[in-house]
Amino acid sequence: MAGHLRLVLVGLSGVGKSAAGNTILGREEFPSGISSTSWTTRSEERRGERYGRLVTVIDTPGLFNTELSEEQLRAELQRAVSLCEPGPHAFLLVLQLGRFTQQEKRVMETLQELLSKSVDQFTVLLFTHGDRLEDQTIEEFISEDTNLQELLRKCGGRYHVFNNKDMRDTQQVWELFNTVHSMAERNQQEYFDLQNEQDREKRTLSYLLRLFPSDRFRNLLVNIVAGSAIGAVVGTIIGAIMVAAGEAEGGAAKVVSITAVIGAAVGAALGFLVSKKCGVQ
Ligand SMILES: Nc1nc2c(ncn2[C@@H]2O[C@H](COP(=O)(O)OP(=O)(O)OP(=O)(O)O)[C@@H](O)[C@H]2O)c(=O)[nH]1
Ligand SMILES: [Mg+2]
Repeated sequence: MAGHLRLVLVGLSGVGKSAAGNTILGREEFPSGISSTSWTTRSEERRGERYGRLVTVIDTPGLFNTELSEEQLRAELQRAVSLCEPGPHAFLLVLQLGRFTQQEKRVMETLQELLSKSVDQFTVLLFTHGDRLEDQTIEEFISEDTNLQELLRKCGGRYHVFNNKDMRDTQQVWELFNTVHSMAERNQQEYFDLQNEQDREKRTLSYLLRLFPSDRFRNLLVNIVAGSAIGAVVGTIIGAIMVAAGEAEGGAAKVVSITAVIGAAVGAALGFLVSKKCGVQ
C-alpha cells in the first residue's frame, strides 16, 4: 500500500464519527459534541501526517439522519468517496459500544444500497466509547449479540475499539492502520473505486438481462414451470391410484412406478399445452 492512507468514516448519527476522525488525526479537526451545532451534515475532508505517512480522513453525515433526505445522503456519501480520489482504502463503520439497535442492524444494507454491494469488503467496524468497556473485553461484548456478530462477519471479522476521550493513546490508531493495511493487501483491489464497482454491477445486470432476452423465451419458461406444476399434480394422482391398484393385486411395484412416471410426464406435457392454450403467458 502506498504512503497515502485514505479513510471514510460512516455510521449512524451521534456515534462518535467526528471524534474518531480527530483521534486518527491526533487533533481536533472535526466539530464533535452533543449540541446541534456539532452535527455533521456535509462530508468534510481533513488531512494530517501520522507515523510519517499522509492520512486523509473524510467525515460524513449520520445514516438515518433526520436532517437529510435519502437522496441528499446518497449524494454526500458519494461525494465523500470522491473527496479521497482515487478512492478510500477503508470505510470505518463507527458504532458506539452499547445497545445494538434495529437501525444498526440495517446499517450495512443501507451503505450497500447507497454506494455499492462491495462496500463490506472494504469495511472495518470501529467501536467508540471504549471507556465504557470497564472490566469487559470487546470479545465478550461481541459474543453477547448475534446481530452484531452477523454484521462483523459481513465485514470479514475486522474491528477496533477507540476511546476518543484519550487521544494520547496512539496505540489504538496504530493498530487500526495495521488492520487497514492488511485488508488492502488481501483485497484484490487496494482501494474502493466507486465508478468501477458501479460499472461492474451494471455489467452483471445487463448479463442477466441478456440471459433472458426475449418475451418469447420468458413465456416459454413460464409455460414450462406452469406445465410441470400441473403435471406433478396429475402424475401424483395417477401414481397414487396405480399404487393403490398395485397393492390390491398384491405387488407389481415396478410396473406401478413406471406408470406413475409416465403419468407425470404426460401430465406435464398436458399441463404445458393447457397453460399455453389458456394464455398463462
Ligand atoms: N466517553 C466517550 N465519549 C465519546 C467517544 N466518542 C465520542 N464521544 C462523544 O459522543 C458525542 C458525539 O460524538 P460526535 O463525534 O459528534 O458524533 P458523530 O457521529 O460525529 O455525530 P453526527 O455528526 O451528529 O452524526 C460527543 O459528545 C463525543 O464527545 C468515546 O470514545 N468516549
Ligand atoms: Mg459528526
